[in-house]
Amino acid sequence: MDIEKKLVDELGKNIIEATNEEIYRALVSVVNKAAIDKEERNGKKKLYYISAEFLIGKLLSNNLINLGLFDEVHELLEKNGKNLGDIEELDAEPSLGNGGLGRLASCFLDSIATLGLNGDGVGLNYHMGLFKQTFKDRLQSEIPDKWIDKDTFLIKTDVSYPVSMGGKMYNSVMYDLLVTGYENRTNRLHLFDLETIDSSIIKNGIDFDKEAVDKNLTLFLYPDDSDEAGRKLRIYQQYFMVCNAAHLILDEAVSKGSDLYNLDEYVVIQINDTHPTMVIPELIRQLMERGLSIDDAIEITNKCCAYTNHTILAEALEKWPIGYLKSIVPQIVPIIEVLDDRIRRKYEDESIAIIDRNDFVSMAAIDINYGYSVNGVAGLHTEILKNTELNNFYKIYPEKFNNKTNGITFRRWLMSCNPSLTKYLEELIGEGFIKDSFLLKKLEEYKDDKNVLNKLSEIKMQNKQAFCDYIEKTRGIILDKDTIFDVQSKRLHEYKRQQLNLLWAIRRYLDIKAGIIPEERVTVIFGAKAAPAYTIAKDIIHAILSLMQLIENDEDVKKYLRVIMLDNYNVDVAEKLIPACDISEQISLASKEASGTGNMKYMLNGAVTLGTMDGANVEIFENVGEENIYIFGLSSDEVIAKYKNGSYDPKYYYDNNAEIKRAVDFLVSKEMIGLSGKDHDESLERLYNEFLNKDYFMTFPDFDEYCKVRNKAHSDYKNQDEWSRKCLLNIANAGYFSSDRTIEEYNRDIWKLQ
Ligand code: 7GP
Repeated sequence: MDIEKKLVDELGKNIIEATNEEIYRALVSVVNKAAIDKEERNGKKKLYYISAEFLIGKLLSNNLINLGLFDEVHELLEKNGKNLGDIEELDAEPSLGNGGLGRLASCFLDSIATLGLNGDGVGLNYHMGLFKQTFKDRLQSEIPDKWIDKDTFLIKTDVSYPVSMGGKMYNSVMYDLLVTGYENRTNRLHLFDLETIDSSIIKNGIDFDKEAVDKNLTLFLYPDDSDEAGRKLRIYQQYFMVCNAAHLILDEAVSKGSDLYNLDEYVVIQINDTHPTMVIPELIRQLMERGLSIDDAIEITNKCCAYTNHTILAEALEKWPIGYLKSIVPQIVPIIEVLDDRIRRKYEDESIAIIDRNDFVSMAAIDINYGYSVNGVAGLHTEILKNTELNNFYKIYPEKFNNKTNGITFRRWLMSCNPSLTKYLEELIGEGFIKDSFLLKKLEEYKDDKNVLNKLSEIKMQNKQAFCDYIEKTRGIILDKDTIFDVQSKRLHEYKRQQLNLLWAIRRYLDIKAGIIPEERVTVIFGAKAAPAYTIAKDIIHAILSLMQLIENDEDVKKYLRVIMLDNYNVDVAEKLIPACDISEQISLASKEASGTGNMKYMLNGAVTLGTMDGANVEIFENVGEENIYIFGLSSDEVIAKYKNGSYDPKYYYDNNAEIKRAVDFLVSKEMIGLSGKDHDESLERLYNEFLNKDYFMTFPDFDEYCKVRNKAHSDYKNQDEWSRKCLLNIANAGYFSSDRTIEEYNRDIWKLQ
């Protein structure tokens, strides 16, 4: 393909004369056309991956790489005095996701297309995304993340369906993003929307009138659900998503020749967590509308739907009051009642029923009773689901349960974000690992090769420098690449325990203040958004930002310890941060992190994990061996036992462990409180009390060992050869964590596409 000609045709002028904006727009169009050429209509059976979130990241480079155009375009622009990096700055990151679940969905779409499988994503086109995080007075504040500007990769289609909600009719419109596979086919991500959305209803921050559904339906992902209107809006969103999905699915199947009784030969639906659950009663309803009996409709739907669970936290297992459903989607309520009734008649076990005693509808119960597959996302997580959280279901349906350990796409999380490492790996072991990730193992041959180890450290240093440059340019903060980059980036949640990391940093700060000078200089980096209504999570951010401010203004401490909290952590920032990391903090309370995928990205880019035996950390441990990972903390069994017997008492640790007391007390010290210019700080005080009276995620029992193991990792870092060897072995053993492997397993066990 003559890319130069295409680009010039699109521009209507020479590249050299065009502005970056014009080039960006032309590239979007050239890329979309090239991607469309790789669409395939064949394939009888199709997967529909329905998800409330897709955290896709910027698309330009990724699409160029997957279409095999990256080098050519890069050189062409260079030749004309332009820079692809500058042009990429104009590429807005689609704000359609929140965390791991959404990023996983995006890695999956990449792998599905790369493996040549027939599978599309289905979701919603949020205009303002989750939110954009800014810091003001050391507090998180939220503003709309307006990503849909004139020029994006979105393609407006003429597909539209009527959706009845709350006694009104809404007409949807479907936008598509093309999903390019690496040297393979193109699939699509379908994003449903309304033409009537009106962002002018957003007032201060991200507040808006929650009742104006025609204007607000697809404004934000996860609108605040702390009041009834907010919870109802979530039901509106979810139903809108699945009603459209069901229409699309049935239309496509019929057009390919399905008589609907054989729908399962044409369709498989993967329900990504409970948000899309209403697709089950809705598909049944639409099948009945198309003439099937309820018995047939239920049976067929059952054969088409599979469910993935992403968390064991009870708060995320959605339950909706049946009254809400009656007022918004009365058309599916009788179906839900039939589904419930059948389960109640068949099994005596009340705990697996769909409508509970308080008239709440359990979304997971619909999925598990009426889907044919239930999977967890890492070995340990699936075992916990089977043995505790979902044990009652497991006893009835053991054959439905299976594990699919998460993975990440190497196209984005290695090739695109870390080109120098990719290139070096290609020189050493050939290009095969890009398509067959297990070939990374060949790198092990070099584990004692000093030149290779040096070169790996050198690449890491360059990536650290590049990250420093980026932070200086975008945040005005000057970092020192010659310190250990010790990083924790992920959503802010108490179970992920950013507060444990913070306590270590306070301890280190106090030591330095007391004249105990550490041997290693460390830069602790955090990236995390807190859900707007999650008070304690915001308190933790406030405490981190407060410590950051103290240190930034203290030249004595700053030489040895920095604490940096990055604002608005997203895929774009992650792609710059991850290749620059030395130590990857994966410190959730064992049993609570379903899998984690950041842990895999860091490992693949040659960081060493410091973590608990939780989620996929367990499998990372098994793959790299104990020499190449730092493990601490209570085991998952110990944690589960502690919850069961209710024996945990944070006060006991506080009273008996002087280091814990010292660090926690510091939260409400005059240094910290003083930053507010007042004599008290509600947020810090609340966090202090939370530690003392609750500490629900058991920070204190793990504190001593965490500090010990973390300090050991820092001191091991001094021996650069040994350290680099650990990094090499992490990279070499990351092959298992490719989402290509995960998707092959989904396809083999669940989807069975050709
Ligand atoms: C996350 C889990 O917390 C994480 O451990 C896992 O790696 C990821 O899903 C992908 O499976 N869950 C979410 O992001 C989430 O929102 C609540 O879960 C429904």
